[in-house]
Amino acid sequence: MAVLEQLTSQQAIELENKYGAHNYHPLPVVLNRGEGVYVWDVEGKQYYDFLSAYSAVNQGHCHPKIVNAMTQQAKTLTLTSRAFYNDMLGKYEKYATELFGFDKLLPMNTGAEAVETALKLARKWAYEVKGIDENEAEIIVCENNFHGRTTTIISFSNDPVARENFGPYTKGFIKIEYDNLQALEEALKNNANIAAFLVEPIQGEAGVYVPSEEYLIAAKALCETYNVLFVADEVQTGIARTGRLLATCGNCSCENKNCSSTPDVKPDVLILGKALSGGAYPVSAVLANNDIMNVIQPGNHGSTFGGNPIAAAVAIAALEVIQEEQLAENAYVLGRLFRAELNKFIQTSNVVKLVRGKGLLNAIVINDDEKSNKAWDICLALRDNGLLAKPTHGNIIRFAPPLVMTEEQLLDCVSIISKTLQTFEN
Ligand code: IF1
Repeated sequence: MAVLEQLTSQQAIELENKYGAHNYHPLPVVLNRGEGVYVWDVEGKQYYDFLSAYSAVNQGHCHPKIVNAMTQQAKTLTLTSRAFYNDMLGKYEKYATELFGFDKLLPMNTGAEAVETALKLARKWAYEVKGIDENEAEIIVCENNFHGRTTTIISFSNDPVARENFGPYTKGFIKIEYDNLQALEEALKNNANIAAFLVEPIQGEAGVYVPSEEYLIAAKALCETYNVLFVADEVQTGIARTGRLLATCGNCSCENKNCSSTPDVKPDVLILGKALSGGAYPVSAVLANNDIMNVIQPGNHGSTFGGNPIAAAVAIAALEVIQEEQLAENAYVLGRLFRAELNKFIQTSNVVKLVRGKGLLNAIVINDDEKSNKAWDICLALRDNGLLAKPTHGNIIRFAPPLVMTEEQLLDCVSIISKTLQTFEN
């Protein structure tokens, strides 16, 4: 089969099934083109993308400015490794640290790598600055977290599918209930060995679980009291997705006037990924101030591709698009509209229990147990009606379209979703 031969959906699925490891169970749709809020399958059918590659494509598919930055840089210089300097990395580091309000940035590629980086940073800080005895540092994490797929990260997951039979596991993690300040304080007091508290501002994989309004602020205050690093994993919530540049949004210089409605939390360590590149390229980063980041010295950490010139050029363009097109603001406004419209539907529905979320990171909970196929069947029907979304935990459907959507398009999507759900009412 020639590489350029156009496959049918069926052929493409069969190839993946036969030659690919079965580590995913994709919705049966085969895409080969994307533009803005739309993607097309190989048969030419158009869909609204309501997953955005798990919030990586916030700026919309194939954003011309990002693609242009990427192709220009690809023609000029792709990779030097960090054995030598390149002329793009410093520019990007300056731009991103100023935008997010930190002294320094450590560039990596994937979200999981950035989380690993933050964990190593927190441990080294704990030994060298806080003064914890060697190998005694512990990091507090939350139940139902999702931070990636590496051996250490899955060591503190409580999802059996992600975790089982991958042991032995990495030690040094304490798990507490999410959105429970008392549990956090219990874990912090009487334990002088805590290095950090790692938390998602909204738990994405858990089903878009938004914590109570004061949770992050109070958790940060507790961390300060006990001299523990507050580490925010904004891989999924960051870069305008939740209606602000960051879901924590401490000291950031975004111009979203709605920001003032929610108090700021400034993490000690900020983890970014996904939309940092607009989904064009794997780009992730850890940001922190000098008092923390300076514990990392030459040879302590790195990556062949981290901080490469393409990644730097793409990330600058992707962040500029967020600001130029005021995508945080748009996510805020459209998110409110989306939940308001779906709530109208839910009032008389017995298929959908509730809609929750922030900005354009939302989910509906299907009125059925986790083992039923209903959410999957709804996603198949949504696909047939021209909108792509994916269930999580069996009975939850996540809705996270690109943030470049217009109000008219959003209302069109609400109509597709409502009409589809209608056919599941009994
Ligand atoms: C998969 C979910 C989303 C993340 C947070 C780190 C990472 C992720 C908060 C790791 C990644 C992904 C990866 C994807 C499924 C997915 C996901 F369903 F699991 F919850 F986004 F909604 N921190 N999230 O959400 O980033 O190494 O993947 O770049 O297929 O595993 P990564």
